[in-house]
Amino acid sequence: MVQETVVPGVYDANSIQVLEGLTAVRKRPGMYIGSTDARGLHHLINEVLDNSIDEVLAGACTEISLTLHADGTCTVTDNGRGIPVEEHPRYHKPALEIVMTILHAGSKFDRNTYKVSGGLHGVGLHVVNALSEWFEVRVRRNGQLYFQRYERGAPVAPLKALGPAEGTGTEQRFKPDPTVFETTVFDRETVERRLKELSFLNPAVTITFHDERDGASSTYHHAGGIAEFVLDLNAATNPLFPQPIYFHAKRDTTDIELALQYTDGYNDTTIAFVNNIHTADGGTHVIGLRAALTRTLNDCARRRGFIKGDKEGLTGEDVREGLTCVLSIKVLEPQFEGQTKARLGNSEVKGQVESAVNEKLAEFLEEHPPVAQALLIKAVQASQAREAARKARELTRRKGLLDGGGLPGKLADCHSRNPAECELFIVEGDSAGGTAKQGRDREFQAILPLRGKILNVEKARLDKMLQNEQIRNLITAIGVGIGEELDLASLRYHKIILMTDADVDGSHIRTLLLTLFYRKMPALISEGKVFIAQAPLYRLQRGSRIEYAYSDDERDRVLADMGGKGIGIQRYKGLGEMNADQLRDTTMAPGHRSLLRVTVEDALKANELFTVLMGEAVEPRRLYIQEHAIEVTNLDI
Ligand code: 0RA
Repeated sequence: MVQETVVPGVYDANSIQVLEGLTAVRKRPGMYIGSTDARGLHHLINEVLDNSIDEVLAGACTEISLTLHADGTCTVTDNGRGIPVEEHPRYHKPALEIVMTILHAGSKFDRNTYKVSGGLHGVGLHVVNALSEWFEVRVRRNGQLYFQRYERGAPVAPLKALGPAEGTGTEQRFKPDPTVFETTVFDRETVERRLKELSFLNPAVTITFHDERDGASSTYHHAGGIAEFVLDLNAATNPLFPQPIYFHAKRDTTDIELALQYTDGYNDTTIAFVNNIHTADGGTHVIGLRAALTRTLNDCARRRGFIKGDKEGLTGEDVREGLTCVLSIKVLEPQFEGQTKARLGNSEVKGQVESAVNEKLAEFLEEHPPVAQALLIKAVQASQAREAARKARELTRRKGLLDGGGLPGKLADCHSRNPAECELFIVEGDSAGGTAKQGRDREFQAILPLRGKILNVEKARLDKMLQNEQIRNLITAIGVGIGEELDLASLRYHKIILMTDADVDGSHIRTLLLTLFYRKMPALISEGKVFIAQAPLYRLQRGSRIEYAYSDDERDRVLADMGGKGIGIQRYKGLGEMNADQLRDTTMAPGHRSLLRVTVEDALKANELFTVLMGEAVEPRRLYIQEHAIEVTNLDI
């Protein structure tokens, strides 16, 4: 149960307004921060951090520090101008209290920076405050140190001046409310990833991080900005030229920054930000960027004789093969769209980005012929490979493999033709596949067994991929096609469930499958259609009582619960050791099973994992494995 907020003191018109606002936020937190799971929890940190970053954008702040304390609280400190404490003309209270308690406090105390409202970010400090058990603010301003404490969004006492202080700045410390959030434990990796991202996007700031729970700390400062970001993304690859192409331009009030570099790989890694918010689902800015890339590289290719006469030009896919690119734009009134508000909707931005990239990229290529040469050769090769892939695809189509009429013989399909209720289990090996077939509900559960090695798509072009039977079977069964032709409307199952053994081979196959989806059918992941089945590791039996455990911890709990002697423990090494009933009751049947939904929360993390673990370069892979020894003990590569 969410605990009610009690506002002390007199109930004047203002405090009633505050109370109503607080109640609204506490009643429906999801409306403001998306969810109350781990993702929503970390949203609190992002929101608090964004307010300090706004000071950096205003050119008023150079240092930010973030501390995760052992008591579950988080402190963000900045050396900005300090939240104004002067009396707010309309509310007759310190501006700080208005910022902390009312939506869009506004007017005179607004900072003149690019806003992030309209998305999940920029909802305001009052939302974090309302969802915190307590929130303390310390402001250094006007030579004084000011302090105020709030509990569940309401001030416990008026703002107080504690005494003289030097400099200016703000310290925000808060404790997420455990009656609101499903979890209140901050994840260091999630926090550090955001800090690293912000330090690339805002080269003027130095961000320090402390995790007092275990004493870890780190510092983030990247004077090279997004060009350094691109170098970092490409650390495990072979770039075609040493320095990323970089430029900065303005169109109307929109500020546009782009850095890009090509590698000898085949993927397109484009990471785009709007007002420092990662737009994982792209939007008008990315569309503008793509249009300009295609247009400019085609112009350049014709001028340099790479494409002759009326021969067909390079496609978008051709010019993006091997591209690593960071686009960071600032828009006055961004409109974020989509389920997770991760797509930019402003229509005017497409033309602005397109025009800026056309001009600046053409200029750059004109002035750097060797770079132009290198990336045109790459794009022309991609174009030739695309032609070969088209021929291979046509061949498969003629064989009846890709046109739906010819589903793979291996597929044990379900009866239902309503994709929304259908599930596809991708199972490792024919033997487990057989068990799964017996254990399924054939009305809505289909089984596709995979045998032998799956091609590593990280190292293969489309034409080679399509020659691989396992991959063709997968594509045909799923039904959406691949790459630029992806059509989510023809998805045949709304749940695609990977069911592999809990051993080295199993996790290898899982990583390969995730790589395939992430690279070639990204919409499946961003739309939340891919899941990982959780098979039990142990079966414990005492007399007629049978329990399953999905981890070592759970096994120990069950053991303690069953008590004493005479408990039989079976450790499952693979799915094949379960019989059909066991597999159904533990792993497959809705209501009994638990599925993990695969999300690409963070393109950075996935990119790092896939390029480092699956890519060509050997040394970064070795280092990564050393650094992440614990996490990757399961990964056979
Ligand atoms: C409104 C106006 C000004 C600064 C701020 C808010 C401000 C907010 C936060 C939140 C965290 N750190 C912050 N630092 C500043 C401008 C005040 C002025 O012009 O002096």
